[in-house]
Amino acid sequence: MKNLKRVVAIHDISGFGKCSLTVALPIISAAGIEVSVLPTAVLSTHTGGFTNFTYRDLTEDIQPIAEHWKSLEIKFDAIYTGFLGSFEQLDLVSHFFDMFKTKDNLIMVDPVMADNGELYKIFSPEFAVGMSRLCRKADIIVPNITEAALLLDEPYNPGPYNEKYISGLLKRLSALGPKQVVLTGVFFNEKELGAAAYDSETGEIAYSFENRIPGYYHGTGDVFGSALLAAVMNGFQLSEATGIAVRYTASSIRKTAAAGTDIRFGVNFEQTIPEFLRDLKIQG
Ligand code: PXL
Repeated sequence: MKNLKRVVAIHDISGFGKCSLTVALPIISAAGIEVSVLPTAVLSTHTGGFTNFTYRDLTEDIQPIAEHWKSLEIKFDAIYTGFLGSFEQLDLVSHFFDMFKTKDNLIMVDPVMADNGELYKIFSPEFAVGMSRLCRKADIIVPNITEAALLLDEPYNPGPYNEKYISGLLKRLSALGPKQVVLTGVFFNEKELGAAAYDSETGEIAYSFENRIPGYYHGTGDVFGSALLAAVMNGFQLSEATGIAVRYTASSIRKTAAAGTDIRFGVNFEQTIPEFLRDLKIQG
């Protein structure tokens, strides 16, 4: 038995609505990877479509937690960040990278801040500038198309896209710093939706699509990011890992759509775990 790989997930906990840590923990753990968590805030629900949610900010705890871990000489094979609630948290997480980056580990930043052409209501436009700065320190970033436009300070293009536009976006995003970029929400026609993966070392761009399921389901970016990281940590190349994450996310959405669940409640990633593990070749 090999030693477990260890990931630290730095996201909020939204108590209801299946996103961020309540998604990252089970998915990455199911894939045989140990997960430590650094919660950035505790909310009653996520902020997408619910009103009157509670929000307990944990900014003050981030640095003491990091220092305690450092004193214990804890090491991480990957650092995975998602929803960060403020400028201060961006700075603290940037400092966390400086404290825990090694020559062999991986930093994956999901620049959670926008979708469908709009910044989430709680963020100001300047937040995108701060997030862009954080992305410079990442090895992999996982923006959707709206986030990509914000990171590059370019106008949002609602699509459909073509290969020329997508490859331009990927290369400009990689020029910010990350060697690898996985862009979600890519579509060349109305029937299919998926992701594009770019590795600047090989120059390869790989696309992965599934049939589009109508409706906007919440938390899918976190399901995708968690599955992608789990696949990379299990030794898959970025292009293969992207395919695995696209299939898992689409399948989870399909189950949710078939059940007619409220789109704010998150997707059925739980009952799709066996399929995901088969795709990862972990389960027969
Ligand atoms: O799924 C991204 C996400 C994570 N955490 C919180 C959110 C969102 C998206 O809206 O509100 C609190």
